[in-house]
Amino acid sequence: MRIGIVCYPTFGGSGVVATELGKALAQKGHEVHFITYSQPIRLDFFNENIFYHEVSISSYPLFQYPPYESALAGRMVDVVKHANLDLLHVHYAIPHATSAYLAKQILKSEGLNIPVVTTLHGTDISIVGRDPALSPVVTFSINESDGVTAVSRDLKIDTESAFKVNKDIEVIYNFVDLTRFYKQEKEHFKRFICPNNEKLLVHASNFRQVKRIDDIIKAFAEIRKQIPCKLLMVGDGEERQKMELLSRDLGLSDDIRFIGKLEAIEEVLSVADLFFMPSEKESFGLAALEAMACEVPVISSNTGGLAELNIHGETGFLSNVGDIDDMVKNALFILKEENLPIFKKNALERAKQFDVNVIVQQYEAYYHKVIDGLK
Ligand code: GMT
Repeated sequence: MRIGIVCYPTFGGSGVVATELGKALAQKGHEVHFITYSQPIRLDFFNENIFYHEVSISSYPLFQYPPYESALAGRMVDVVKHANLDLLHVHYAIPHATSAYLAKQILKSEGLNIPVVTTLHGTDISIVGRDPALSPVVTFSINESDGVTAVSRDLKIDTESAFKVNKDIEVIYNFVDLTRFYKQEKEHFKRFICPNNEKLLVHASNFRQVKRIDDIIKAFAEIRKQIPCKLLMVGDGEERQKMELLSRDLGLSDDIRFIGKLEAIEEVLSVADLFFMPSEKESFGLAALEAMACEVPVISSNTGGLAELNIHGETGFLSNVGDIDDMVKNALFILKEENLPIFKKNALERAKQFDVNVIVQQYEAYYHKVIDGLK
């Protein structure tokens, strides 16, 4: 197949899933065309089946807001025609599904019928899409897609209850490449961060409010009173500075390290004992899955699709959003010497169920279903 992939080429989960999906499809012999405003972050190598088409936007002085949606639609039209695409797969509804609709209509006027699949990732539905200014556009664009997928059952249900959707939404979970995310031998690294064999707790995200990072720091302050431990904060975003100040105010600066964005996150996960994801909303929790693949149990909130990934009492624990006491209690239970190896093993076994090879097949089957449905 010749597939066009549209996504945010940044550190966000939707861009990571889209890029990894494209790479896996290319590996299987499909021709994959990325259409984005800059080179996707995990696409920094040559592959004969992967093509990259940049969307450039006019900076004409009249535009206070450059017309990105139109530029993207125009680029989609161009790539569909010249690369002879069989299907467009857009990740994150806003504005990608809307631009895809426009591209589809333009192509239709020229006698071409391009199937469009939209994947809903989370905040496009749970936060951004709820804006009354965007909601009718999101609803329309979902309904005009030829196929719609959601990254969890919870996100599917949430979409159906919040928007007047008349499309059947297919659930296709996030996935992990187990040849990249596995527990590597990095003990020298662990000794450097935890010189006295402290337990290592990790969080990785884009440091937005929705991640409730202050809950992690407050929980860590309590856990640290009971057992020697360190906290590594991976990533960057709007909340980072505030969280560094909070750590300082709580007298934790020596034990919490903010290391910023890290491409080789699996190296840190390889030496971690616990991963924190106390989010306010989380449609799936890709970062938690990557941690589990590296044998790291997860302390998470029970919001969104997290319960579809993290099995309470087996691979970690789930708490109500903001219930820091419960998270502390659960973390201390997992970190007991007799419990930790069991949780680690369970985390890996669970992660195997989301192996890229399994999930990519589901996308391929879904593409065929959508294409056949249009014939
Ligand atoms: O919140 C993020 O980390 C970024 C965001 C995105 O859309 O880029 O992630 C969402 O999509 C990921 C991939 O499908 C999911 O694993 C995340 O759970 C989801 N984030 C939220 O729902 C907050």
